[in-house]
Amino acid sequence: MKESNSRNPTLEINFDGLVGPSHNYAGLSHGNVASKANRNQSANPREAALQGLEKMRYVASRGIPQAVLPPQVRPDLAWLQRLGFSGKAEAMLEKVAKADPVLLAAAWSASSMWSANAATISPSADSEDGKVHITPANLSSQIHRSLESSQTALLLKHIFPGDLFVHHTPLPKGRFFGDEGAANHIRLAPNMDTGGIQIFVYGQEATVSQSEVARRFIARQSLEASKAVSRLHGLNLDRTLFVAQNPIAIDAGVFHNDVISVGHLQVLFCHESAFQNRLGTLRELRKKYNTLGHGEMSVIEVKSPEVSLDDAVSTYLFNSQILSLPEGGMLLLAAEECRRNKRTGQYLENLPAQKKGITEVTYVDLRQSMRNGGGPACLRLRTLLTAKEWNAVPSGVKFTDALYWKSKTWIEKYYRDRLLPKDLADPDFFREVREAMRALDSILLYV
Ligand code: SUG
Repeated sequence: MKESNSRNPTLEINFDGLVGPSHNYAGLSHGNVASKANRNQSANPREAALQGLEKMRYVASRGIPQAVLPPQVRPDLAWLQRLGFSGKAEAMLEKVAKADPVLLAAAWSASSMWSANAATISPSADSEDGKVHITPANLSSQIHRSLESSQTALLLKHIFPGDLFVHHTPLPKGRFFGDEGAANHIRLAPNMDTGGIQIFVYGQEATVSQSEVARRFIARQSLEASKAVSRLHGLNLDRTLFVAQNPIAIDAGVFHNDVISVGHLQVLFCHESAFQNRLGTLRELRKKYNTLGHGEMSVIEVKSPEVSLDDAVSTYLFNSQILSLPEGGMLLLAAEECRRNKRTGQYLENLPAQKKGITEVTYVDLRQSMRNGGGPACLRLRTLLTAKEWNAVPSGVKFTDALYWKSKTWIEKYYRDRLLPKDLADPDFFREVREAMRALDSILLYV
């Protein structure tokens, strides 16, 4: 384990997924309350992409480095071919629509926008060999998401090139090693430059059969997967924690841990229902954190009478981003839904006064993504990179004012403002998206 120094300081950089042109509400995600509730509603991909872009612009405007991940190529025709469909693309899509609309929606899914699920990334300060370790998530638990891992792995190799980064293969697919990436991973540390505590939150132990654990919704992340990632990343076990999610929370719609807790530096912001063994987890965490030797961590635990589990899920309060501000202090960037809800709105209004690390609260409108169960933190893959590592990232994906305007013009030119799941079989739509993705190649340069 190494520490960075003043000549090579560590930065936190969020890589947001640019929302793809096929954003729609097909209701594919089991256990995701919003996705199911909005099934077959009309989506507005243009608005979705612009909302995501405005979030990036806001973060960058506060002096926080920001980067962009392109949407994946959709529809995934190779996947459909593996399932026995053939012919020219347009004709094939028509056949798929007739055979099984779920397969059509899966092949078209824009779900890579939720880049918190793209991978787990461990900073070089935590790993044995002093390198950044990256494991793309296999996203085994949902059919449409399981398509992402191969393109993600390739993309991340381009974005993080060279000797400073170690790329691991996604874990074997299937329930046993279900891995949903950084959405189930928290890292706490006293400052950006030192080693930290890595917390892997899992929903199931795959060796225990699901039939023995009566549940409404399946758990997506397995302990076995989390352990494999920690081994691959060469993490120090004294500074690693595996924590079971509370099954009650999973059944209330907390399909990823980042719907109920978020950590940043020394701050852990969570609901009291987040973890199965609440007291034991916090005790163990404090103990491990204290070994870092820079004082106490700051736990902001929200109790049910303040904000109920259902309100937490419907507003995505804990899916807020916590960001260090260059001028000092921390900003909590919450979904607009949090302000509209009386309980969460009130809670957040009083949060800075608690003086537990968060000094400012701001809201962003991400309604299009929220209606598919994706809030501010779902849309970003968080990385901690030293200046040297950040320099190795292609400049074409670094968010600038010029990239903002080019992306905005591109979205406004190519994206529809209304899309229903049945439109995914429309040959005109296929051609529009193909053209849009070709045009994007000269905007987001990373190869
Ligand atoms: O995997 N929704 C995503 C939302 C992911 C949110 N990510 C985090 N919590 N980090 C999911 O359930 C909806 C797709 C649809 O219904 O078409 C969807 O995939």
